Amino acid sequence: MKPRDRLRIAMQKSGRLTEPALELLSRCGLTFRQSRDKLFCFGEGEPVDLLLVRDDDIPGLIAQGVCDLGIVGRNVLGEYQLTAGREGAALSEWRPLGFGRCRLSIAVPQELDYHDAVQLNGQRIATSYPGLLGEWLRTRGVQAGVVTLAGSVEIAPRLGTADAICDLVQSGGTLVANQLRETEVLLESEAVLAGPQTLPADERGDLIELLLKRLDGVIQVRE
Ligand code: PRT
Ligand code: ZN
Repeated sequence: MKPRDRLRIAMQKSGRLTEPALELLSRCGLTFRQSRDKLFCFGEGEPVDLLLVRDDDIPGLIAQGVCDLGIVGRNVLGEYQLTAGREGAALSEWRPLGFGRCRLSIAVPQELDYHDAVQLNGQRIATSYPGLLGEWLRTRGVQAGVVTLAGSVEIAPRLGTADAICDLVQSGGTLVANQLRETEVLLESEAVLAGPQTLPADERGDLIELLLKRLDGVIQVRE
């Protein structure tokens, strides 16, 4: 790939992280030419452009060098780090960003008398996060079946396709609506700035350092 002289940041095109991510970037002094319906947003002041994509694609775009940085949930980054081999291991979390907070949790049917992870032995757990769930089960020595679903994980126990679920929880309303109860928190998540392990050795590295400095200032003011 040809070296680029402009920095490229990947962020969610349309979803929970979109507005807060844009607000954060604007507080860092980055403004973009209006083309929110497009994939690409050209930066007006600094040589920093945006790529607007599905959140699930963000870690891969950084790992492949298409983008230099990304704003993505720790849950999505962590899953990629665990499941994408060498490409996954090449990424790191640079800064927590303080929005998009949620947790990745195990939930079981409300009527189940749950008191220990050992009870998950031999059970089927539905999730969109097989990497993070598998790692958690391994560290606890629990042997459970992992049923990977792309969405609507919370209805799996009622459909009889799983005994428990492992999904994102924020208010807990979705769990209650599906007669489920949160029993274990695997990961506390929020939006993070993700990037490669090492800075690019050209102007983009200097730009990233400048951006991190501004970001730290903005985050400090917020706290
Ligand atoms: O189209 P694209 O793939 O980009 O969007 P998406 O639908 O995959 O993502 P989106 O916008 O729903 O979420 C983006 C990120 O926001 C996630 O990866 C998390 O890091 C973060 N986030 C914060 C959440 C939630 N809170 C959240 N509550 N992501 C999803 N949820 C869902 C959860 O999956 C469950 O269905 O909301 C439901 C639970 O919410 P409560 O309040 O009922 O507990
Ligand atoms: Zn997604």
